Amino acid sequence: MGRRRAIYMDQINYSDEIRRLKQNINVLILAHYYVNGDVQDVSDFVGDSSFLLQIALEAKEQIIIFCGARFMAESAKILIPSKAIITTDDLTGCPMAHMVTPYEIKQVRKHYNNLAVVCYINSTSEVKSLSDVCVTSSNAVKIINSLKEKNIFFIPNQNMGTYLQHLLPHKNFILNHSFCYVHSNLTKDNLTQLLRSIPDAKVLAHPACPFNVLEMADFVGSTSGVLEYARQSNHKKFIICTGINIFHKLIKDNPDKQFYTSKNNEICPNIQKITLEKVYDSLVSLGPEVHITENIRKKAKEALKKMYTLDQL
Ligand code: CIZ
Repeated sequence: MGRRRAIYMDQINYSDEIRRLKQNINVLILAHYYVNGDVQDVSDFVGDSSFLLQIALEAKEQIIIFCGARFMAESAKILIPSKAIITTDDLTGCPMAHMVTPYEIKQVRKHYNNLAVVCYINSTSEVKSLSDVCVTSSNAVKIINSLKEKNIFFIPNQNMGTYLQHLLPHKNFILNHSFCYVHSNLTKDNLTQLLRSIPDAKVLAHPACPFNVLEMADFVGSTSGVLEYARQSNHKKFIICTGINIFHKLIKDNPDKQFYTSKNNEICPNIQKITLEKVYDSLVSLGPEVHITENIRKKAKEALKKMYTLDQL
């Protein structure tokens, strides 16, 4: 019986089944550019975290399946607790999100006056609840620039903090040792080597890359920024320094252009856990659902709300 079920499951066309099931459930599927292309293709919307959050806020559907790192689903739950927010896998946590502790935040607060604690959206709900404001890679410059505080404890992404310090020299950034494994693996040596074989390529890099990689880039920006740059540019060849699954959308949008990776393993193992089969399982079981302690949720909401307020100024 077990073997018969295994054979049957093998024959399921998950994309078709997901589309079929969706017709009868009041559900919205959202996917980040960093997830597998086949998952992007069955989703209602694909985007960066800030776009997806906006869609979740405006959605009429009461159930949202979030295909991305866990912190994205958590951010949606923080803002819209009345909706059922579902992750496709409980293990899609981001290691970087855990590279700063509440203790460190409290210590820095004790040590500095005139300080704002600014957390990248890629952080846990608890870290958000202890921060003054959240930022995404697309709005960080604008938001930090608008803060009155001189000292900025930027967590948890040291590379991005170093880059922001470079752009905002009138601020004093305090950084901790926290990094994204995928972006930190993209090194200047790899890029230099690749540029030798494709010298006419433009380099588009995410600000989570090491600073010496960003110094070599023609454009530095969020995933949406990279996509926009590639779409607008008359150039034909691009080296992309960020999660490799962004290639799915890049190639779809620009069939006449060529994209290269500076390394072949720009894949987040946790994000890779989001497969079509898991999306299908989530639709069938309507789980696992994200839950956040109310006390943490309320405080984290303030940091996210402040981001929206400052971004609209
Ligand atoms: O904010 C996001 O969506 C992340 C994690 C990356 C990016 O730059 O889009």
